[in-house]
Amino acid sequence: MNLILKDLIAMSAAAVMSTVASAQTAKDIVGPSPLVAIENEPAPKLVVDPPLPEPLSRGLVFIQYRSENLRVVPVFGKGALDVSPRIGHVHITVDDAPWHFVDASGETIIVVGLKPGPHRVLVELADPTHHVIDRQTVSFDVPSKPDTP
Ligand SMILES: [Cu+2]
Repeated sequence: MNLILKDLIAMSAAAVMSTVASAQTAKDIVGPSPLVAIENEPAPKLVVDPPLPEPLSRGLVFIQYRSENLRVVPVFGKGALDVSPRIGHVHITVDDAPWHFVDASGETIIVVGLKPGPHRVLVELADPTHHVIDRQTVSFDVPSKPDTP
């Protein structure tokens, strides 16, 4: 009897956990639909991860990022400031260089060919007129003897 009761409790707990796991909606994961304008959209935010460890161990810098309340798309110009939901792109600066490159794909940033040692990558979230809204810097070390694949 006690064994059956324990089994029932375990099954109930599993059912509850399954319900909690499936309670996340598509909106919870991907955010609001880009097809519906948002009034009073919250401020945009940039989230940048440190480089992925495995590629970095081979001397390759793969940096994932995401934006909140701003979709990264290749649309530029003053007219795009009125688009809702908000759109923009990122500027990427390596090691305080006087120049940056622009990415509007929203995909992982890849930098290869850095010499061993400490480096910094600045990621800036910008509006369609290149005005910087948010920024984050990641610092890391490229190993002197990268692991071979
Ligand atoms: Cu720009």
